[in-house]
Amino acid sequence: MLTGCAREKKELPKEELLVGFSQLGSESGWRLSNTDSITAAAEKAGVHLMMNNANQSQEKQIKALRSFIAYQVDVIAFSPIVEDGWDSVLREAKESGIPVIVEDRMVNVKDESLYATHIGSDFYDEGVRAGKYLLKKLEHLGPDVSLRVVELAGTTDSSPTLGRAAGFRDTIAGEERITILDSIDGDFLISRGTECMATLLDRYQNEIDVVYIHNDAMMYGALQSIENHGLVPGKDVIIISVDGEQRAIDLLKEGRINCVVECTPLLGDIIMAAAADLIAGKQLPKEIYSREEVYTEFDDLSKIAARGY
Ligand code: GZL
Repeated sequence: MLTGCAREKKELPKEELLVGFSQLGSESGWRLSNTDSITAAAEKAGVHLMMNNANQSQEKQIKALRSFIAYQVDVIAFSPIVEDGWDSVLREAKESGIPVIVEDRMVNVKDESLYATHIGSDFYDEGVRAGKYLLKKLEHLGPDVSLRVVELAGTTDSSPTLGRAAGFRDTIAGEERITILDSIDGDFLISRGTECMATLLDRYQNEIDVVYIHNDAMMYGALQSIENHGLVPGKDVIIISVDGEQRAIDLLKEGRINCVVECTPLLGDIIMAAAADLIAGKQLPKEIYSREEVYTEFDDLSKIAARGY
């Protein structure tokens, strides 16, 4: 059930932390890089890490969190697959005196004292950055152009999906020449990206001008369907993706996609530093947002450093 050594509190010197980490799954390259970042940071910091991979199951995540509580870990960290349903288990952690770090995705709880801090991205702002790129693209295309958008959304009810959808819609809302035709849940998966894009192309044929895709994995899949349909991605269809994996940046440089909104998975060092601070009794801000960019066809792409994921 859990990797990493079990221990009695007395076995480890007091400065060696035991962190219980519940990862939501292995659905994308982004997720694998997030896991690697956390395991590498724990090793570098001398933190003992007990990690569980829930394989996209909230029920398994909750079981893992309860196991960490039973083991009396020093700190719990987890990436919640969806926003809701965490109040009870987080209250159990609080009553056991174990601080909780929410990493990457966010929880929606009534009582904010149930977690110590959230470390990750501002997903709404990611959607805003995507929308601002599309407004700029429309300006470049000229006053007589209208754009019809389809969306490949991430896991339903997850904070990145909710934020990216809302930020994008709020940003383009005032522009009547941009309309959203449809949105399908692609669950952040390459395979679903291929399937959903094929479905949308069958439904709308060549009426699609823009595809707004909530992560790079689904974008890789969508490109296959776009090309199978005889369309040139980045030219016949404007493509906006989110995450900023190296592969996506390379596709942007090739002109096969048009915009990549950065969402960094490299959170491990910040998480380990926050865990140490919490055990040292320090108060942390409720929100620790990653600093993130957006890369578009209008930028000097030669200046983008190697992504590291
Ligand atoms: C966002 C993260 C999302 C990524 C996807 O912080 O939760 O989950 O955008 C990943 O690639 O599957």
